[in-house]
Amino acid sequence: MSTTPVAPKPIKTNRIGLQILDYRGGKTTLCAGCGHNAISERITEAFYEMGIQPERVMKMSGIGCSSKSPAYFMSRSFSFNSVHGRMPSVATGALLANKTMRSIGISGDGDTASIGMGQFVHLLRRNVPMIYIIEDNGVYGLTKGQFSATADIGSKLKTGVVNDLPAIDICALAIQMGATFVGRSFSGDKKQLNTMLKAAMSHKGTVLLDVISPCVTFNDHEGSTKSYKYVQEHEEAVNEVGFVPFFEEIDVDYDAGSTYDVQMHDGSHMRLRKLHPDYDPTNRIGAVTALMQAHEQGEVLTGVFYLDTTKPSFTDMLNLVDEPLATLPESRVRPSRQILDQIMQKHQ
Ligand SMILES: Cc1ncc(C[n+]2csc(CCOP(=O)(O)OP(=O)(O)O)c2C)c(N)n1
Ligand code: SF4
Ligand SMILES: [Mg+2]
Repeated sequence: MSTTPVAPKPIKTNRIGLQILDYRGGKTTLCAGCGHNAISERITEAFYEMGIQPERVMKMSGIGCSSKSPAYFMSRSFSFNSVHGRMPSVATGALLANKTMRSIGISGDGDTASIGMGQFVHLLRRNVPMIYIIEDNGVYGLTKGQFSATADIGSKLKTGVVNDLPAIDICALAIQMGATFVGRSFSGDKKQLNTMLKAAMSHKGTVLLDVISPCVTFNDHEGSTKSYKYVQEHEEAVNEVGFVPFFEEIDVDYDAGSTYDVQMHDGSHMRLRKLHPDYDPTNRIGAVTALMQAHEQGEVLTGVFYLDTTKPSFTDMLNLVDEPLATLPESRVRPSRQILDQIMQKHQ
């Protein structure tokens, strides 16, 4: 008796011929259900879908459960797990050494908004070209759940302790400090987060994404404003984010009255369908006001809050040579004795 052979399933690949497996990382050691795991999955998918060569990416982080995440996606990329709160300076230095690399930084609300705040604001004002993600759970997960600086006033720890300090709104701060792409999403919102990540990859400047990412072990109870339940019940999107990458054909048919279309640096298009008719993502002051108002009303505002595609990034502003500084031969980076003598003479 003969059996008909079954044709093997074709292997799915992206535009550079890689499989999703090529973008995966190590097995997670974080708690099951932690929002950070879902974010790692979205990052894996988004890089795969954009067809970015993993070896052209550097993954940067600080210290915390969130900062461990780069180990769980894109094992083929470069990775630097820095000191607590010091990722911004390490990332800035690495990009100056090789501006041809893409950089994605994963930090936590503790890592960024407390110990790292001094470094963070300077990364923003420089418009360092990288995607900076804050996996925001309102607590220091790794050190057993103390309140962080993004925890809302009046929110409660599991033990009943009430937070009596006001929260820092990291998005309002980022807009004020000079970041050029600022948005908020939720680890449980697959579509919004995936789309925002892909749009972020097309931007040249600092992309700050504050992603609410519940800590199931220490901050997912009644009284927390960073729990799955609270975010699901209070989420209010300012826009619905759509994205057409540069390698796909763009349809010209859209309603300009209700949709804001912007061409990104690499030719991709981000389309923001206005859910709040008056919301303008190019208006800095309006964006900060909207964030403050939402906060007062207990709403968790999500979407792309602010976008500026005209401001030069830090590496462009410095007028660096095209070749990465890290790979220039010594003969090109070291001035000759003659040149040094001339400089000395000029300043005598
Ligand atoms: C210099 C220094 N101070 C304090 C610590 C202790 N510590 C480790 S992680 C952490 C906070 C982590 O919180 P967050 O960044 O929100 O990450 P999460 O674990 O919540 O994802 C602290 C205070 C440290 N590792 N190094
Ligand atoms: S302690 Fe919290 S933040 Fe850390 S891995 Fe567990 S759920 Fe995630
Ligand atoms: Mg945290």
